Amino acid sequence: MGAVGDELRVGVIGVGVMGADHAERLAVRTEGARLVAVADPDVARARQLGDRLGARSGADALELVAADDVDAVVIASPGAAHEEQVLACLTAGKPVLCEKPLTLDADSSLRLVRAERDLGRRLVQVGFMRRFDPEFASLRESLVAGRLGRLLLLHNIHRNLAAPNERFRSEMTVLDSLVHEVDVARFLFGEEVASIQVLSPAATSAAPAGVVDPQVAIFTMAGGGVVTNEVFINSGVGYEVRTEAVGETGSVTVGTWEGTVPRDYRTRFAAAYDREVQAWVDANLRGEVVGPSMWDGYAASVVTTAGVESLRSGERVTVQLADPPTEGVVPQPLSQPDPRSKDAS
Ligand code: ISE
Repeated sequence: MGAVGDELRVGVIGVGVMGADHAERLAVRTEGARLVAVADPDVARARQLGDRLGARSGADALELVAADDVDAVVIASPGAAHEEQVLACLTAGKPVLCEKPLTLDADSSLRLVRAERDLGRRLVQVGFMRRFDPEFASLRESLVAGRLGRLLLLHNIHRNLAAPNERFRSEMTVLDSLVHEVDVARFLFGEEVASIQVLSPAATSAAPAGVVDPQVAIFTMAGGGVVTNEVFINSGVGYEVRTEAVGETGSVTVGTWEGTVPRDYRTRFAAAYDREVQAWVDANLRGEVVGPSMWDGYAASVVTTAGVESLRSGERVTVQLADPPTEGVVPQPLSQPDPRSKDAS
């Protein structure tokens, strides 16, 4: 299975906020891509979008995966549906861009890691779009080049305007929002997260009774670095994402947005999503898969699963990864020497 000539025919599963945004991106401004199908249990919503973008629509995600004219699939359904849909793509041998989180718990993510490994080749890119944001990408480059010295601390701020709906629960902050900070920490440190503690400060009165909002999470990295994270869903202000990296010889802040605070991620990360999807399409047309891997998705799920446990207990929880990663797996370590290590030259 693969692309036809220099065109990748794409199907999009799930046309909520993110899926509709990706469908439009693929139909309108991604070079080398053609949107051929969309699927969503809300058929009216799927039909409306499909009609507008010139793609067929249906309710059945697995039918979309199996269709002969679909070369590759974007999965933007709710996280609980991802395991079955990613597995269907692996079985069909079709490349996938799967929105974060890969799945909602460590066990199901591990099953996917093993299924892709059994296949013997990568087919999945996970949608951690911040890696494609020009500022986050250049921070990673600065760290790799050693311009801040050894990375010691990250301070992350992640605010939303309001919860997406009334069914919002405290765990969703960890599973759906903090998962971005987990990936940023792994991406910038080039190390795994070793432990997580989620604190429950006094809640805003804008949050429904019983919902812990904001939350503060603390990660300890494998090399001893520390990451502090504020995730505030009902901030009432808008979409704010900032990271300050503190190294031995300097600090850099990314995400100091100018002008009005955007309402949501589609504005703030528009360039990142465009670059992410273009990179996915370009790689597919070359017969490759790039970007955050299934392992990255799994490692993040292990941390958020531990995070949910910590949210309940208030205790620090150790992160335990199964199955050592295979070759080519991120995090790629930062190469600068640790001046305190015996091996440093
Ligand atoms: C949403 O799914 C995202 O990925 C956003 O980046 C995040 O800010 C939001 O909290 C999530 O619900």
